[in-house]
Amino acid sequence: MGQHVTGRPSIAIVGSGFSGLCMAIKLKEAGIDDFVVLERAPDVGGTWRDNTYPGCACDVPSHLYSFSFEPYAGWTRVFAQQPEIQAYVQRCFDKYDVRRHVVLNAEVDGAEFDGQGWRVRLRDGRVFESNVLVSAAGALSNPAYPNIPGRESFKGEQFHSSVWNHDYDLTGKRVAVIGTGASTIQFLPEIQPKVGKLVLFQRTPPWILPRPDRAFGALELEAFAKIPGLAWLYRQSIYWKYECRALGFTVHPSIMKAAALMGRRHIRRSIKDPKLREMVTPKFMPGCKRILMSNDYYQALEKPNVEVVPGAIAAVNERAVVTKDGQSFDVDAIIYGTGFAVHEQVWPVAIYGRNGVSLETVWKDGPEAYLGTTIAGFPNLFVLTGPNTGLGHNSMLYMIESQVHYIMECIKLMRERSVTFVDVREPLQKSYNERLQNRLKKSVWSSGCASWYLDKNGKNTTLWPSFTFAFRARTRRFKPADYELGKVKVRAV
Ligand code: N01
Repeated sequence: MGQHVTGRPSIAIVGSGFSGLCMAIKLKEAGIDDFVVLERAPDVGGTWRDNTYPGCACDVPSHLYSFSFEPYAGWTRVFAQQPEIQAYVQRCFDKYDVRRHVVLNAEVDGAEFDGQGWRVRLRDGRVFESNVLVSAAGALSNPAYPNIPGRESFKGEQFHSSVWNHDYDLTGKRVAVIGTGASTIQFLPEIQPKVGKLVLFQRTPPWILPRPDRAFGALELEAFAKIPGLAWLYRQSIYWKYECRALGFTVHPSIMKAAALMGRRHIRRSIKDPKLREMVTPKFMPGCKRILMSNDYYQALEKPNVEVVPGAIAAVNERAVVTKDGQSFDVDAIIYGTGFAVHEQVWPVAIYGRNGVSLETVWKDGPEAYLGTTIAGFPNLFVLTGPNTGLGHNSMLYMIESQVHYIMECIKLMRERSVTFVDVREPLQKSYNERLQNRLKKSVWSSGCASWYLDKNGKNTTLWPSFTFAFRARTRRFKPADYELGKVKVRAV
């Protein structure tokens, strides 16, 4: 075991992205100061620190994709770009004085529950002890590289969209792009004008709708800053507009046919070539995979230096990408827009709960938690953006704030009643998840496409199958009866 470097701070948070930051702010607001935030990177911020690819931006409007308790009147666009979001995160760290709680370059390797709390081991051997452990490591934090034979043998430059190599100059190069998800449709139009040749390997074309983005005018910015309540009203209007989409995703998937009409019209308006139109037209129901938004992706595909190659890739060799149907494309660089290792839900480390049982064993049939937050047999462990808390239709920050509120209710109860541990009752967790899975079976995500929402067994372990306000209602109160509570034993004298 490594060196023991701290006493017993009551709470350890793993990750300093939006969810870790929110947890830390709410602890501070409650007057709780004895916590650490363990961050593996040399700077704070999560996915918005890491993803710096050209054109990186959020697809939820910024007035909604920000903390409800920390509105920002100065967002320059409807959909903020990565630098503006990362700057917002950094400002929050300073304003709420969270930075001094953060331990940078602290990569967690494993954690064990020792009967009272957690021993958290770092890769470099350090050990942190805490009563409560909060995973804020996020689901979209580890890049997924495709399992294509020969990938390592490629002699040119290759990198993943989330670890963009800005030192590599793409000007005039022959570039292969693999994947057609949210990341690719943002960076492809940015790099297309400068590369010599771009070959896009498309396995499954996504549904893409127009992106209603624009810069806010000076008058609007002034109004947001000066008229009390205006930014709040605007936020509410977007929230409810986005919330209505849950109807199509979860209640009446047939509504999604309207999105298909819009998507086809977007293709017709953006692309002239009938062959290319056909090639990029999705064959699955909109919403089954994330619906994307772009005003320039389709146009970029029609440029003379771009070739769209549908179908599967067979191999990569020293200088080329080879398709299953035998075509070979010589390239100087490969960019992987192939998404994230989503199903490493907590973080890719060994976690041992009560009686030394590992989370890997408990989750062998897929991740499962109560309210996406607590896991039976893993007392005092809370998972932010945990199983089935993801969204296809609204802002994740709303879900994060709901979860953090729930955890705070629990922590306050533990402190007030000298509770040493809380462990969610397994039958409750089981019945909760059965209901969730039954709902998910009727949702658009079960309409027959393959997506990262589903695990290897085809089970949807990522998305919340309802309105976000329903999740907020469920997490408003921490009910002690839902948990086994451990109490401090006072010895009789
Ligand atoms: O990744 P993805 P992403 N051979 O998983 C393909 C969030 N996000 O980084 O569809 C060939 O969506 C794969 O093909 P297929 C957002 O939640 C948000 O783009 O499986 N292709 C797919 O096309 C998003 O959903 C924002 O057939 C292979 C692509 O790679 C999530 O992050 C921006 C392959 C992966 O798409 C992930 O988005 C960016 C292979 N072997 C990201 N393996 C915004 O807010 C995989 N693919 C705007």
